[in-house]
Amino acid sequence: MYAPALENELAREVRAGLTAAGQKTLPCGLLYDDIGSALFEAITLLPEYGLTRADARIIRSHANELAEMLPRGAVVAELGSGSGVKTRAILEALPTPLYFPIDVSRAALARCVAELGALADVEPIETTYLEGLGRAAARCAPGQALLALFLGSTIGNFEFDAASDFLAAVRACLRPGDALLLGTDLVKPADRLLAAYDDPAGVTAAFNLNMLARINRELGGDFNLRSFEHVARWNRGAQRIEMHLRSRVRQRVAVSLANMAVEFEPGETILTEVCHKFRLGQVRRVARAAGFRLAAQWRDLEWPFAESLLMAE
Ligand code: AVJ
Repeated sequence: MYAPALENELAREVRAGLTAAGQKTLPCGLLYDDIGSALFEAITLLPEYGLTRADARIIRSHANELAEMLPRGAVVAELGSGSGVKTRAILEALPTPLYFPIDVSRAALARCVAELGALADVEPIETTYLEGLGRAAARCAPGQALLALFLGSTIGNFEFDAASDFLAAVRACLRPGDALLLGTDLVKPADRLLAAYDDPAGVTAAFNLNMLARINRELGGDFNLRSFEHVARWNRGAQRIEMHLRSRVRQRVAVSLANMAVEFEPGETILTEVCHKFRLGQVRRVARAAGFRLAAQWRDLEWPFAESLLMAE
């Protein structure tokens, strides 16, 4: 549940997105309440969704190399730690005295502490990425390096311009010699991507539709989930997968705590998430523009995915 102060924020975002002229949208952060987070964990196990396994494989096979490229005793901060499963190999290889998982989900942070508490001093920071990274950086002693982790291709949820602004803001929290390990999903054939984002068992559909259920639960909405369907589209020009919810009929939906009602035409969609896919050169360019040097780039070939080690200059 959102805390009361944030409930207004949630209502404001939902109203703004659903009443926008043109394409209706919902903020993708809305996907991750307790139910949505559990559904996402299930997605990572699907045979069609190779992304998380590729991310974990690269980390496992290159953790020692990574450790050799960093100063001894580097502190680790992770943006969006989730349950911390992928991070284990990094903490084992480093080793680090101090690990700051940063997440807005208290449940995820608790799992992280339970999972990794034996490997480092784990200090959870329950807040947004940049705010948390700033706090973690302030805790580093002079001369003590910081390794920030941004795994899983979460950066793909940003529009390209916003992604480069975000990386620049990450860079601004770091000092020369600090590093960022960035996971990015790579462009691959559209049929593989579409299968990954529209799995036949319907887990991704449930993940997407849960957004409407959440609006019903938390904001007094009256969405009829059965009158919307999950759609995944490959937008070639924008190089991204888009998740939409498509109205099957003409209908009107009210959301009482957001003080609004909205009409849908049959076939009209709500854009709920964008997942940009990258080319290796694009990662290098955006990193450089943000003030990082590309020190290493590792790839998984089974499911094209890249892990880039970026050094703050
Ligand atoms: C967690 C943002 C990396 O974009 O692949 C999975 C979320 N959405 N299936 C992704 C997601 C639909 C995922 N990220």
